Formats: sequence, C-alpha cells, structure tokens
Amino acid sequence: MKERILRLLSSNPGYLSGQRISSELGISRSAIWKHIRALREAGYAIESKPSSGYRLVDTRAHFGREAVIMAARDSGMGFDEILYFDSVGSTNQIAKQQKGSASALIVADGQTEGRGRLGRTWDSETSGGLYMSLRLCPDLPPSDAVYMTQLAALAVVEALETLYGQAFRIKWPNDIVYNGRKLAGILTEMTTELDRIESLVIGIGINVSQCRFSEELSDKAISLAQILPGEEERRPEMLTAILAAFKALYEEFLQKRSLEFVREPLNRYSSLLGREIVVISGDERIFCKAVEIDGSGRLVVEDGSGARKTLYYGEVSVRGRASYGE
Ligand code: BT5
Repeated sequence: MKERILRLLSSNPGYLSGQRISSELGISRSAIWKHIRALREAGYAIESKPSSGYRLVDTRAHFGREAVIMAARDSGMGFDEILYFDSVGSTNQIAKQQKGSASALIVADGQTEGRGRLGRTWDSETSGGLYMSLRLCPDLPPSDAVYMTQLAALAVVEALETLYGQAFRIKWPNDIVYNGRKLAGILTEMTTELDRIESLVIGIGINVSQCRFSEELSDKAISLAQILPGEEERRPEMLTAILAAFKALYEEFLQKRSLEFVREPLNRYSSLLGREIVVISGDERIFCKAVEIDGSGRLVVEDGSGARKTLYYGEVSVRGRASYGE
C-alpha cells in the first residue's frame, strides 16, 4: 500500500487530498496517515497541509526500497522478489544466495564488496552509482549464459541513450564506455545443475553521481555526473529504462535462442571495431584487429596475416591508447 500511495503522490505535482487518496485506494484516512508516517521514516519528504492534503517533495532524488519497487513495476518486468539495501557486500552475492527458482531483483545504494570479473573489485561509492543484480532462472543450457552479458550491455546503452542522448559504447564483452572511459560494467555469473542453468545472475554497476575515483581509476573511469554536469540524478528512471530494455531483449532471445537479432546494434554500439587491440586470454596476448561481433555475440578478430579468430570471452585493450578503449 505504501508503494501505491507513493505512486499516487509522485504522479501528482501538487497537493493531493486525503479524501482523494482514500477513495482511489479504498483505505481510511487514518490508514493513509500511518503509511505516510512510515514513508517519512523511510526518508521521503512528504508535506502535509490540513486544508490541502499531502505532497511529495523531491520525488527523484530519493532512492530507496519503494522507489526501486515502483521503478521495477514501471518497467513491466515482473520479479518474484525485489530486495533493496542501503548498503550490502555485493548485490550479485545476495542474488546468488537466493534459493529455488524465484526470480529476483537486488538493488543497493552502496556496496562494500562490489565485484568485477576474476576476483576484481567494483568501486561502489554509497549513493554514487546504480548497483543492481537480476536473478533469472531460465530453462537454458549453461552455454547460453554468455549471451546474457551482451543483452545486458545492449539494454544499458539503449536505456542510457534514450535518457541522456549521448553516445555510449559497448567495449566487448562487458563494459560500457564513454570517450574511452569506463562508465559501467557487467558481471554475469551462474549456478548450474547438470546440463541446465539453475540460476543466472546479471550484475550491473553504473557510475552515476560519483565524481572522485581512486588514483588507479581516475583516468579510466567516468560517471554520468562528469559527462553531464548539473544533470539531475535519475536512478529510478534509469532502472526502469534498463529493465524495460532488457525485458524486451531477453524475451526475444528466449524465443530465438541466438543473438542474430541484435547483431546490428551490437556492432553499431561497439567501441572496438576496426581498431588494433590486444586480447588477453589467460597468459596469452593476442595482437589483432577487431573485425565484428558475430551472431553469437563473439568478437571476430584478424591477425597481421589476415587470419581470423573468434573469441568467446576475454580482456581487451585498445593498442596505442593511454585510455581504456573508446
Ligand atoms: C566489471 O568487471 O566491470 C563488472 C562490474 C560489475 C559490477 C556490478 S555492481 C552490481 C553487481 N554486484 C557486484 O558485486 N558486481 C556487480 P571487470 O571487467 O572485471 O572490471 C573490473 C575493473 O574495472 C576493476 O579492476 C577496475 O579496474 C575497474 N573498475 C572498478 N570499479 C570501477 C568503477 N566504479 N568505474 C569504472 N571502472 C571501475
């Protein structure tokens, strides 16, 4: 009920009378008052005036459980469970701990042990970014998990482009970059059961209002606030847009079981094509040119002799650039 009251207040810029809330939601005035008090305790600035009713001040800035629930609902992507934390170790970790075949969305305002691939860390300043994990339990073979990173990356660039109108790019396989700096990263993990996926966890971290990064990251990382100074922080809308974009892509993927249908946008958004790159794969370093993303989301590269190779996964850096790979 709290979420419904919040939704009603946030869709109305002025005061909303207790009478109106009561008749729209079918609850008593005293019940409304109790929910409003709980919302205030949760940090929402709700003004009340005896003759006018209630008004939600500053709907955007607040990021909390109700905002996350509303954002998820607005996206049309249904989850069995939605969990929000002010602070958590890692949203991916929480998502992996969920039991059974329930789908879940885990969102945190800050992470103390945000993780990247291969045991690396994800710098997750409190209130500075969007940290989210989707737990899905599709009836798919484990080999299909690798496609999810590509679908999530595409959902993120599409959503950010719609919201901010900027040229964000996918640096294969799991980064979102802007002008050669890393804005977001994706970490897909899974648990398996014989030959099928038990649970798939897609973790997405996006730098939103964080403006200072560690020395190691200062010339590698970028945030939306640095790209668009003065722009209002819009994590709930971002969450809705990413989930809505992902839902559409994921549903189509479940029918088609291939990435052929997103081959064009994956290539269009790629930051690597035509570039001289180094691919680090275990101890091996492959010097090559990035040619295309194929219909399975793999990177096709060409060596000096013109021989082509298809990469499933790896670490890529752009040669001859101090920056991270535009
Ligand atoms: C990634 O790994 O880029 C995956 C990041 C996924 C983070 C999300 S947040 C929600 C969910 N819960 C988690 O615990 N994780 C996911 P990788 O490609 O391995 O890149 C990691 C590297 O990116 C680090 O070694 C740093 O060099 C750099 N890095 C760390 N924090 C960063 C940040 N905030 N912005 C830009 N680069 C960062």
